Amino acid sequence: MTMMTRRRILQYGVGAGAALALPWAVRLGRAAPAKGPKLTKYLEPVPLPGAGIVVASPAGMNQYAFTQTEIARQLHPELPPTPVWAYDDGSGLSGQAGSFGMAVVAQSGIPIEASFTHNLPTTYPDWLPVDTRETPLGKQVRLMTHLHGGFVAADSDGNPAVTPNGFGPGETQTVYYTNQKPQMPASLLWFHDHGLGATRLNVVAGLAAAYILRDEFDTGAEPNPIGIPGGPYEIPLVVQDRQFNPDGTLLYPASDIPGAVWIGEYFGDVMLVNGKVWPFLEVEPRLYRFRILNGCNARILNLDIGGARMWQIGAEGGLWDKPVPVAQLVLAPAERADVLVDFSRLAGAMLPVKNLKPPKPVSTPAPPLTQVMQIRVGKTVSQPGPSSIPETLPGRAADLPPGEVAMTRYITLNEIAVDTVNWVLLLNGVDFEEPPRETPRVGTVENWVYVNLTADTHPMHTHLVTMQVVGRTPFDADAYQAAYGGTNGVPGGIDPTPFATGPMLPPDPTERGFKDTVKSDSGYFTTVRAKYDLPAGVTTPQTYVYHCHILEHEDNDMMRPFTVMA
Ligand SMILES: [Cu+2]
Repeated sequence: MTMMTRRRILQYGVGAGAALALPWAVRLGRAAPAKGPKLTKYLEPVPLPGAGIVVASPAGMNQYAFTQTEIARQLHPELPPTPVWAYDDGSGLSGQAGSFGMAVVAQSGIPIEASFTHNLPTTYPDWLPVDTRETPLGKQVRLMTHLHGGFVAADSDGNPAVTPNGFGPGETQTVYYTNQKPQMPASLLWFHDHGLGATRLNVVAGLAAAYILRDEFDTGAEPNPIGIPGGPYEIPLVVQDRQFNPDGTLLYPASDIPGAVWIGEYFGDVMLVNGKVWPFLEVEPRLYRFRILNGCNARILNLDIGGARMWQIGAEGGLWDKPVPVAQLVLAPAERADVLVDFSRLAGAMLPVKNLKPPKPVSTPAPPLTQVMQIRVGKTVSQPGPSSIPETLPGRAADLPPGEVAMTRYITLNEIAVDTVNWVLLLNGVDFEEPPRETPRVGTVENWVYVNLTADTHPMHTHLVTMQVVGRTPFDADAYQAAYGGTNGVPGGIDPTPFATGPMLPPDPTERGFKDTVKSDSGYFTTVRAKYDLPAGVTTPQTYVYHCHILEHEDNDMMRPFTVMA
C-alpha cells in the first residue's frame, strides 16, 4: 500500500487553513482566500421540511415534474448569496432556505412518475472546474437524476451505462419509481445527479434531495404503530462539507497537476446541515428521531451527538427488527442512519454535534472538520411522545442464507498513477467503458468480495439491490498485488483468501440490516451478499452500475456496469 505523500494531501483539496487555501484561490484567479472557517457558528436554524426544505407538491396523481434550475441563497449571514443548483417542483422554491431544499414523500407500494427538465446553463460556470477527459460532451452541462436506493428498471435508474450522454438543456428525463415492496420499504432514500464524469460537480452545486418512503407502520405521524417519534419530532439531517470563494460561490479546487483538472477527493472547510452553514437545532427535552444522511462528496463522518443517548433503528434498507444502542455514527458518503435520540435528561443543555476522526479500520485522508451543528435543548415539552424505546420494530435484519449463494465474484479496488496526470481509480483494473463482466442471473443470490488494494476506505454502492454485510477479512494486500498485479492493478476474479492474515470480522452492529452502500476498508476484503431481483414486469437483460460513492472516485473511474441476465 502506498503511503499518502504530502503532495497528495495538498492535491486532495484540503481546507485546513489559509496557508493551504491560498494556492487554490490564486489558481482560480481570485485575490483573497475564502473566510469559510472564520464564519461565526450557530447563527441560523437548520432548515426543516416545511421550514426551509420544500416538501414536493405533486403535478398530478402520484406524479412529480421537476426542473433543475439555478437559484441564489444566503447559506450563512456572513456570506454573500451563493448560486445553487436545485430541483424545483414548480413552486419556484421560495420555501428553500439553503443549498439542500427538496424532499419527496411517497408511500411504499405506490409507484410514482417523475420528470426532470434541464433548465440550467448550457456550459459549466467558472466555479465548477470540469475535467473534459471524463465528460462525454466537454463542458456542456449534462444531467441525469438517480434515485439512490431505488428498485427500478434500468431506463428509470438515471444510469450512465444506459444513457452515457445524460440530458442536455431543455431535455426531460422521465422515470418510473416502483416503490415496490419489499425492496423499497419505508426508508430514507435520496435522489441526486449522476451525470457521467461530472457527478461530483453537479452534486456540489446542489443537485441532491431527500426521498422519504412511508408505510402503514412508519407513518411519520405521532403517535404511530411503531411507537417512535413523528411529526415535528422526526428530523432529517443531511450533512455536507463545502468550501466557499469570497464572492459566495462554492469553491471546488482544480488540480495543480499540469494537464489535469480532476482532484482525488473534495473536502470542505465548512460544514453544512440541510444546506445551511453551521446551523443550530432547537429541540424539546424528550425523545426524537433523527434521519441522517452523509451527503458529502468524500468525507467519512463520525458523528457525536453531544452526550445524548442514541439507538439506531435502521439504515439504507429501512427499519431493522430491533433497536441497537450506538455511541457515535460512522457514516461514509451516501450511508444513512435512522436513530432515536433521547434529550429528556438534558433540559437547558447546549450540545455540540461533532464530527470526530473515524475509528479504524476506516482510513481517510480527510483533514479534520470537527464542528457540525449545535443542539439547543429547551426546558418544556409540548407533546410528551413515546416514553420508551420499542423492543421490536416492524423491519428486518439482513439474513440471506449462505446456502443460497449461487456465485461469488472478486472485485479489486485499485489506485493507479497517484499524483500524475494519469491518476485514476479502477475496479478490476478496467475502465467504465468496458462491457459488463458481472452478470448475475435474475432472482439469484451472489456474494461480491471487494478487495481493497488502496490506502483508503471506499464506500461501495450498488444500484438496484441492497446488500447484507457478511464480513471483512484482513489480508496481505502487498503480497496479493505482487502475485497478480499489472500496470492497471489486479484484475478481477482472483480469490484473495490465500492471503488472509486473520479471521473474517463480523459486520458492525450498525450493519444489522440491508444496506445500499458498504465501506470497503484498506487492508481488508469485504464480502457483501445480495439478491438480484428485478421489479415486477421488468425483463432481462437490465444494466445498472456499481461504484465507489466518493464522488471524485466515481467520476474517474471507480464505476462499472453490471447486467442482470436471464
Ligand atoms: Cu473510492
